[in-house]
Amino acid sequence: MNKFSRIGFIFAAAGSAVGLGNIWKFPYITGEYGGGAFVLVYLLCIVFIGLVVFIAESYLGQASEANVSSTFIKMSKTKNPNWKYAGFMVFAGLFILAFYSVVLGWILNYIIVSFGNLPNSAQAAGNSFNTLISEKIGLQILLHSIVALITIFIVLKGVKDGIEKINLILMPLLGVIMFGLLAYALTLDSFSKSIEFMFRADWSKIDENALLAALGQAFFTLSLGIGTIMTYSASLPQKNNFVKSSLYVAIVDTTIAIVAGLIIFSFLFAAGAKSSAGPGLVFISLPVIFEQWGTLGNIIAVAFFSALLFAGITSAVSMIEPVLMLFIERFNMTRKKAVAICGSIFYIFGIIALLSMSSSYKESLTFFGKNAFDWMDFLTSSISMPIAAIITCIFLGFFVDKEKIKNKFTQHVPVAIFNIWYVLVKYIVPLAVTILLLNKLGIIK
Ligand code: VAL
Repeated sequence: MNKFSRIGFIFAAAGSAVGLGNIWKFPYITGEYGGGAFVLVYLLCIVFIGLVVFIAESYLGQASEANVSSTFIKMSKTKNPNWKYAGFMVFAGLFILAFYSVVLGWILNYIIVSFGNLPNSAQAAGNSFNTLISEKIGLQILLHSIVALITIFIVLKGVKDGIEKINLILMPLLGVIMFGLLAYALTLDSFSKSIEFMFRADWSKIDENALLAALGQAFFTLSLGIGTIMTYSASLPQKNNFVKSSLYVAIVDTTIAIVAGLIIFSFLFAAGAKSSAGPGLVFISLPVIFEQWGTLGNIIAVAFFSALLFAGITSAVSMIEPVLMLFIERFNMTRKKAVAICGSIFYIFGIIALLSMSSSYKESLTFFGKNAFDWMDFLTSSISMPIAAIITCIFLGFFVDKEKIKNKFTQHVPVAIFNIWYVLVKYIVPLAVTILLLNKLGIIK
């Protein structure tokens, strides 16, 4: 198997982590839950839960050098073949990719729109976004097809020539654009208000829903519970320090989320707009603000949506790769055949997702009050990602030889760090995530 270079791995894993979750989801969820206190809870979730699971996945991948299914069998004390079923978690990635590709299609549309006339009122912006998602089915299918083809083209080339290369190009570009946008936001008077909003805690807004949202976001943003980190780590050279690499990725991911939040809230507050606009925040509120800035606004809009696209593409490839590896290694498929199958699955489900929001098909594609798009998001981010994380932690804590894990950790970090991580992974994280999950499902109050 072609291995990543060390830097290639960090770029690829950071490229996977940094995505729509950081620049689209994080700011609007933070806005909905009132800012500061939510950010703090989110940071705690990243450090004590997200990073712990990230290191767990990284360890498993690097130690086994195999696809997710085989990893579980190979690493279990008894080599029990039934552990292969844990490999099912990778399919969640395909379903996320289905609706993710649709959103990337909208972003592509906004890059094109940003070259011309942007909407000049909140109402006009709302109308054009709503028309896009409810009426323009053909356009959305076209955009979704372009994104799907780009994703397929990259993964066809494999880990080293496809994924590593694209990340080495797009991640620095993303960094430059984000830095430029931050520099511009710094010149606005509203920047200090944005800092205050993101860092002054209003605890009254924190309830169990906020806790769950923060936890879900921590999983989503670090690409956990879909086998991505395990799969990428399987291509991490043995001598590399997986704990340090995990830490770097978590730091990059968190920094980009916070910077994206600061930029977006500065823009919103500069125009006196609301911070709690929900998922439409970047598609409705921002274009109106950019419009008020004239040609500079057009340039900023193109830069902003391009950053979103770049971040999203590097995440998209990371969601399909675990399934490809599984098909290639376990079913002896060629990469081409695996890509054709996985590509078709996410492409078709993407179309179902976009149709479920259109005025013509909404009704037939809405089940128990949620449309297909929302179901895909809910079942993956809120259900299967946490369950996969619980399984991974319990597996490591109870079914893998502790000495074996300890040996690998202590090649890179002091034993004290291993001990803390081990207690977290074995008891604290699975317990905390289970309680939150059962609470969300209404099974416990
Ligand atoms: N982690 C990415 C994101 O935040 C994907 C892979 C879910 O968008």
